[in-house]
Amino acid sequence: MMERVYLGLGSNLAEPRRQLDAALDALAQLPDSQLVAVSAFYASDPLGPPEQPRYVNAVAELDTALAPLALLDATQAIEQQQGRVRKDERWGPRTLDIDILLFGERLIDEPRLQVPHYHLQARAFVLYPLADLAPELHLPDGRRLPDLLSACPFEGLERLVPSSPAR
Ligand code: A4P
Ligand code: MG
Repeated sequence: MMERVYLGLGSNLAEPRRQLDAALDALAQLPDSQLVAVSAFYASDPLGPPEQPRYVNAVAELDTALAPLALLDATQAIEQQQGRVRKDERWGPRTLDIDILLFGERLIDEPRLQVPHYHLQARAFVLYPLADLAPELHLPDGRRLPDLLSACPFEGLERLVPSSPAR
């Protein structure tokens, strides 16, 4: 059975858009899965140590027949691959982060995986791209995306102009 998954992508490498493009290419090739849609890309102020460069964030919509932990293995393999290829010491170790935000209607609480992702509701750089794809979405606990958005200002976010006509 295919389930609809939302993935949060973030990068603060020197060329984070390329990082996200490469991640999306890799996601499009996952077995038993189909990349359905991708949000706009957003530049965002870093959450965490302020001396980090700004991030680029996006959300991807994926239909998959993979089990949640198999998908996590796959997204972590993509992170590792791109970390190795693109690592730049100046920007520290985080070159690509893929978070499983939502997995169908599931509530998952395992040592390696908690879904919905724990800070989903508080992060503008997650909620606004998610709203590009599914403005009327509700979470498994019944909370509605429009309500979460109205409690989360569009602060420190900048919607980026697409770098190619395809996206
Ligand atoms: N894990 C548990 N649940 C999940 C899930 N739903 N999706 C576990 C993905 N992984 C999940 O992740 C640590 C462990 O979380 C994994 O081994 C997995 O088993 P990680 O990617 O190694 O570490 P991390 O991402 O640095 O840690 P964490 O706490 O997830 O950080 P965040 O919350 O992802 O924050 N500012 C802006 N503007 N934009 C960003 O994207 N990202 C971060 C990272 C900080 N500041 C940011 C951004
Ligand atoms: Mg993470």
